[in-house]
Amino acid sequence: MTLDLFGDALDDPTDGLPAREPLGPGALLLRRFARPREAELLDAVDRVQAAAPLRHMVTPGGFRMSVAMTNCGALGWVSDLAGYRYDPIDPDSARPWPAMPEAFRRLATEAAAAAGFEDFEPDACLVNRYVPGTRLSLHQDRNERDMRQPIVSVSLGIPAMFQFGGDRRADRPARVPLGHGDVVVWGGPSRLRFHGVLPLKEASHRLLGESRINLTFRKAG
Ligand code: MD3
Ligand code: FE
Repeated sequence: MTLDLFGDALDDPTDGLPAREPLGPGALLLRRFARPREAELLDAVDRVQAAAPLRHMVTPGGFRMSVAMTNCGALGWVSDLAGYRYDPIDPDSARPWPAMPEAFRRLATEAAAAAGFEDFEPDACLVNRYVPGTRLSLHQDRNERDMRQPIVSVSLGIPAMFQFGGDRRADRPARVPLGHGDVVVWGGPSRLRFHGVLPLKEASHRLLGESRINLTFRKAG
């Protein structure tokens, strides 16, 4: 048995990397930022899921998304055969989405402030769940009203290889590994960059098992 001097570092190749790293103009990676709050965040994820179960939405083109999704906050991101939109009502329950947990809101505003966005007030949080094999193809986030507002993303659970593309779909994306607790603030010139997630590899996380949860905080309305 090897003496484990570095704890999680042995199975997380991003653990030795800097806590704060710009990924491009307006895009700031805050590695491990959410880790001190993992327990309250996962508690809140459970409460949101209990009120608005994860579901596989359908793209406007008729394809079932491999990512399972739900929302909290005043507005939720919805995809169906009619298109993409933000809706105050969960179409599966015909009720409003669950309120945004205070632990979510605080984390998002603190991360945004750390990146220079002092007055970020998210009204929508999209919860994405990945299991090994799940992917998210290259896309832009352009359903929000004010593109001057950033998006804050929080990764929990097993690692993912994020694709950070350019302003055009054909621009070759950079690969950015995202691990448990990593937070990224996407604003300014990065706000409309194409991005996606490669199929997740088999892995297991001590708290989340074989899954990854990604939270994206938006000012949608
Ligand atoms: C870069 N989610 O929900 S988070 C999405 O891991 C989405 O679930 C991915 O893309 C996930 O729309 C990626 C990172 C992210 C989120 C929004 C962005 C990167 C972004 C918006 C603009 C540029
Ligand atoms: Fe996106």
